[in-house]
Amino acid sequence: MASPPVCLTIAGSDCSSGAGAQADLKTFSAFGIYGLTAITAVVSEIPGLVTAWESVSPDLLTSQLDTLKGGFPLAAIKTGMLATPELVARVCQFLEGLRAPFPLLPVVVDPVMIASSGDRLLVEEAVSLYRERLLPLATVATPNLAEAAALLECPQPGRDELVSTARTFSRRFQCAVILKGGHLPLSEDATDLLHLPGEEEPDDLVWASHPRIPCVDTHGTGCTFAAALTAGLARGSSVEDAFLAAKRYLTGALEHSHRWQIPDSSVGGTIVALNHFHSRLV
Ligand code: PXL
Repeated sequence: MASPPVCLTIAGSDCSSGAGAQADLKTFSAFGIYGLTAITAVVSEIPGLVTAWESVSPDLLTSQLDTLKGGFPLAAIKTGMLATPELVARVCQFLEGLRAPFPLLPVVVDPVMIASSGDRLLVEEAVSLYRERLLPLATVATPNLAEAAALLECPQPGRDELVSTARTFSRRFQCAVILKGGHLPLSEDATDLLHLPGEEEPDDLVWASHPRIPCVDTHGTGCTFAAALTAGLARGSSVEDAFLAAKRYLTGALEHSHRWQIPDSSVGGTIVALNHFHSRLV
């Protein structure tokens, strides 16, 4: 009888399954993890087009979290779309309560704010709660450049500011940070940077870079990367090793992406989705 590690994602439901809780669950499965989902919101969407979303009530989120905590041995937790200030506050309350029994439980905070379609997935008023309560509870945060800028209240960093931005982020919020540079303009590469808290030497930064994979225009890359990172931490990997494995996994999911021709599609004829099962990892 197997007892695989258990990871919990606290995230929105993407009905098209490329992002959100569905992407997390597929990623966990690919890593041999038993995945749990506490759903914050239901998003009606396909890649590139969000048509509507609604959040669950704060009590329903807390009920999912408390029920899961009582029923499973959690090995790591990931947060994705948290939607509203009330739900962010409930997640903070839950994580604060977990700290005493599980002081070392890894928590990955993917500060989801805006979908790749450009739609807001986090109410603006919730951003200050990320700064003040949620990020200080994180083991690792995984902002893209726009999210890092919003959280630090600074202009979006360019390539030359990646190191200083990662250092500032890590110091301010007392967590490790992986700054995702995938959207750097004019870049041939998708470059990410890990900075561990308290580490000041240039040698303690870890870079991961891969040539940009052309013609893969889809959503869910951030969710998938952060879920793979969570899976690695649940399996006992260091942040650095889990980071590098997550980057390899996401690159494979992009390289082996699925595509369908849909003649009358509302987003232009071709739908592309990540392939979460491009290799057997365990
Ligand atoms: O990729 C960000 C994201 C996160 N969570 C949910 C989403 C999306 C993007 O569409 O739908 C639920």
